[in-house]
Amino acid sequence: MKKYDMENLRNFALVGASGVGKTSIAEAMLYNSKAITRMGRIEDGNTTMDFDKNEIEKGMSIMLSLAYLEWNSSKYNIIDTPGCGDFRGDMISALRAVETAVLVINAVNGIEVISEQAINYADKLKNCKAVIINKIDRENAKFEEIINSLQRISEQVIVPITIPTGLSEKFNGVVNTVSQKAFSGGKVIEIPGEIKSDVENWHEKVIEAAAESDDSLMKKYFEEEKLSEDEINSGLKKSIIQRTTLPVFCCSATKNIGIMEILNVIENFFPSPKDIQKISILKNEKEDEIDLEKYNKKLGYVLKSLSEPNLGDISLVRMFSNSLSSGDEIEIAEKRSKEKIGQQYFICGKKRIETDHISDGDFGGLVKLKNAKTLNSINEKGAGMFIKPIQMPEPVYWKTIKAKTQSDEDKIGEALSKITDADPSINSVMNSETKENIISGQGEIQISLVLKLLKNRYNVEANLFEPKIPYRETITGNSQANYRHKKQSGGHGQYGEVYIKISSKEIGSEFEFINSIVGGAIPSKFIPGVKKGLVEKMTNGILAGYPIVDICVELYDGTFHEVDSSELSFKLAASNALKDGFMRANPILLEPIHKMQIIVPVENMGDVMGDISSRRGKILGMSQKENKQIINAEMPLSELYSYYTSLKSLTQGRGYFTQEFAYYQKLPGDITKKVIEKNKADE
Ligand SMILES: Nc1nc2c(ncn2[C@@H]2O[C@H](COP(=O)(O)OP(=O)(O)O)[C@@H](O)[C@H]2O)c(=O)[nH]1
Ligand SMILES: [Mg+2]
Repeated sequence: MKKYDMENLRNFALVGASGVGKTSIAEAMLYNSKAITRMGRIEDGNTTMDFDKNEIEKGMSIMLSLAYLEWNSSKYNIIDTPGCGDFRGDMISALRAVETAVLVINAVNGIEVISEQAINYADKLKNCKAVIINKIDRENAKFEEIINSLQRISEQVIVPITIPTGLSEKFNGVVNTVSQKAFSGGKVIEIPGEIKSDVENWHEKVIEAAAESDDSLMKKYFEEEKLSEDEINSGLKKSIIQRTTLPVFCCSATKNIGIMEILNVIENFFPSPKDIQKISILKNEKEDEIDLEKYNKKLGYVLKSLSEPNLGDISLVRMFSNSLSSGDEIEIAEKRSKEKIGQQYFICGKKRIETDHISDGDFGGLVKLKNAKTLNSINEKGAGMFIKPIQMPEPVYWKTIKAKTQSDEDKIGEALSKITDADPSINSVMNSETKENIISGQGEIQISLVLKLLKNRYNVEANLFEPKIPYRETITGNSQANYRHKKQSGGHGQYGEVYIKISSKEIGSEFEFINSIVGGAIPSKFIPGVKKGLVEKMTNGILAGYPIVDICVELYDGTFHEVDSSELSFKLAASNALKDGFMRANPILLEPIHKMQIIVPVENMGDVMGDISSRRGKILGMSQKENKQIINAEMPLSELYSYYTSLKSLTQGRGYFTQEFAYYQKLPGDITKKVIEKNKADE
């Protein structure tokens, strides 16, 4: 393949809800450019982008995939991303790697809750944006309506660049609103009479958007009331890069209508890497922005580092500055680990094409870098900076994972760390309170695939369980207790007696230990023993085996024995005194409450609210935006664990939420009883 300069690259990611046709659009684009000779179909499991066995089986994308095509004098790098919320980590990683986010919308369903989430991520990552309305061939397809709702949710000016000749069965071509020419089956056709005035109207809008981008164009437009096609094109491109205009295209991917025209305009309107030369970085833990034009060292980004049967161990990278050649020495910035670049490839679905370089602004695959995780940066040696990390979404789904046998147990840690390296939206952590290994991520499908991957790729068998809740114990009252620990029959004796006052403290405060012994009732060398006994007991719990928090213990008196007293004696005395006093100070359990934002289609609101209250959730506030409802709420963690599955089924997969831990709160009495009973039974 010939070498492409930065000016001739166009990098974009297809994002949007599941089933809108992203993978099919990528397929049609590759086919029209002759990058592939046959147009595969989702139904036949033979598309370029969905090559993974699980993707074919499920008929949907589950990880990002990369392909490229050559169009006129340009190379387009296309990243297809999964639309299913479980795999949003890949969508986010893809958006970081490209200049342009192409939001695909289904012409029948219109804008979906997930579409807006994708737009929000694109905005956060400062992507330029474009929209493709797909499935215009379908019955009940809409176009104008979607344009109008896009205009309502977006601050950008919505400008259709291609509009359909007709909807549903009447859709046989598109009209370019810049050139005002209609195309069908690769030929120029008459603009159908009924849309002539639409075309004129949109043409006006296109010119205005172009003129807005540039003072000199604006002046000319005022004076002459028109602009040349070249001027419109350059003005539009500018306004797309400035993110004041949101260009919209229409097509049917599977009927291959409108795709050719999209390919044609991408070259004109989408930014090349040269157009966007600023990148946010971290250096010495400080955020900064660098000008890539002036930065003359290597800088790359690992959008996915994977071990995958079809591709092998490979790191997919995007170069942001300078090019990579085989033999180059680089550094994985986050690890400060040096590596040598081995074999490099261009990637088209599962196909690898050998190359000896990946040039500035371009994408490729490297034989897996030893230490590179997804989201890492590639640096020149000693440059000591990396591309500003992106925050992966907080988990919405949790399970306890347990290895089946001892030999599985020996291997599971390493296997899980490989899996989380490839997909950082999955976490695997040991909960220090419940002593369970919790695997969490973005949904049931994602986590069940982890089990499959463990088995098929790493030969590790494991099971998933409902995680234990990290309850805590505390008191609501005060009490006093004393305990004498005494063993003085035979050998060296043990003796220690303590008098303590126990009181409750505010939720979230530190343990407080007050020593108010006067006159040497307990010699000071034994006081640490008292504290140790208390802390140990607090760690192991008294009521139901959970850590004790938010209490104050005052040691105010005691007795000792000249010979038999020891630190251990006082430790045991304190521990037993606490046990006794704690149970008489109205002990309760505290449960973790999480704060959440739930976003659902308006029509599902009733069901979703009902479900929240049946889960002991509390609604804090609500607001409506277009056709979506945003609910701010709080929910106990014990209910949150299974919430995502329920939300998905109530909203047909369209609702989603974000969450974070908020605070601990008293667990209702009836549930406390059940927890205590269950823990007794488990013992
Ligand atoms: N009628 C029609 N069906 C389409 C079109 N594009 C995709 N599909 C079908 O819609 C389904 C989902 O497509 P897919 O490309 O997997 O969507 P993705 O989840 O966004 O990648 C598949 O059954 C496709 O065959 C289109 O333009 N028209
Ligand atoms: Mg797909």
